[in-house]
Amino acid sequence: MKIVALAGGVGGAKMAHGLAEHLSSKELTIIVNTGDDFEHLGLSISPDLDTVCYTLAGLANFETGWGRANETWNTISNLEKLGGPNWFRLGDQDIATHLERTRRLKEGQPLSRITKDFCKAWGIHHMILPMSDTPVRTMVNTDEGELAFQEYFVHRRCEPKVKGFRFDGIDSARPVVGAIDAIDKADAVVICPSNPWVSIDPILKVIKKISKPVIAISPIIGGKTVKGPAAKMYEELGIEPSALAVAEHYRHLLTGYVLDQVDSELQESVNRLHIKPFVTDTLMNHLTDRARLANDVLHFIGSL
Ligand code: FO1
Repeated sequence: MKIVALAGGVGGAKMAHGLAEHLSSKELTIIVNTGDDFEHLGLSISPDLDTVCYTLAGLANFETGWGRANETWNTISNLEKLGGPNWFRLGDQDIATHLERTRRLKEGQPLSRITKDFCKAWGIHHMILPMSDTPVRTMVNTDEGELAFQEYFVHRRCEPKVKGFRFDGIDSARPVVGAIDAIDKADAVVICPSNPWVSIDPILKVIKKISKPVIAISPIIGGKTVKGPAAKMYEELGIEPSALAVAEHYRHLLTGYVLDQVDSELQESVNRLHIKPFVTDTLMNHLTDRARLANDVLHFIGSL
C-alpha cells in the first residue's frame, strides 16, 4: 500500500514513525510542515522537519519529543552567561544540524536536497520532504498583536489569546518537487495527529488539491490535546475543542477519520459528515503504540 503522510510536530513524527515500521521506503513518503521554521541566532531552524527526522532515525529525545536524545547544553549555557537569548533551547548536537543547514542554504541549496542528505547521514531510508523549498512563515494573530510562530509558541508559551493565523509566503510557495507525484501514486493520504491550524493547514494550503482518499487521526482526545495548544486554539477561536471539531475542520477532504476510544460516542456525528469513523486507542505513549496505531490505520484504509 502506498501512503503519503502529512506531518508536523511531535504527534506527527510519532505517527510517521509508526507508519515507517510497516511500509517500505517505496511505500511511504512523509511531507512535513515548514511553517514553524525560523531564523534564530543566525541559524536556519526547521523544528518540525528535525523532529520527524530525529524520530525516524531513533535520535529523538523521548521526553520532550523534539531535539536530540543524550543531548548536552554547553553552547546554550555559555550563551546564557554572556546574556544571549536562551528561550529557545538548542542542544549541542542539534546545533550541528542547524549550522550545516544554514551553511548549505546560504550557498543556495534547496532545503529538500539538504534534508535528503541529512536523512542519508542519519540512516533514514524513507522519503522525508519539506512541504516547500520556498520559505513559508506561520504568523499567529493574537490579542497582543501578530507574533511569529516560535515567538508565540516557545517564547510566549502559547499564552496570548489566538485570533487567527496567516501563512506568510504561502501564495508564492510551490509544493516541493516529488510531493505531487508521491500523492498521485499513493493509495491514500494520511493526516497525522498534528495541530490542524498550524501544522497541517500550511501543508494543505501549499499542496492545494488532493484527489486521493484522505484519512485523518484526531490529535484531540476527550476534548484535550495530547501535546501542544490545539485545544486551547479551538477554544480561543470560539469552537468547542473535540475530535468532532477536527473532523469538521477537514470535512471537505476526508474519506475516513480515526478517533480514540474515549470519543467513540462521536462516531454517529462523524458519519453524518459523510466520513467513515474508526475507533481505536490513539495514544502513543510508548514506542510500541506507534506501530500498533499505524497497523490499525492501515487496516482501516484497506477496508475503505
Ligand atoms: N519547544 C519548546 O517548547 N521549547 C524549546 O526550547 C524548544 C527548542 C527546540 C529546539 C529545536 C527544535 O527542533 C525544536 C524545539 N522546540 C522547542 C519544539 C518546537 O519549537 C515546537 O514543538 C514545534 O515548532 C511545534 O511543532
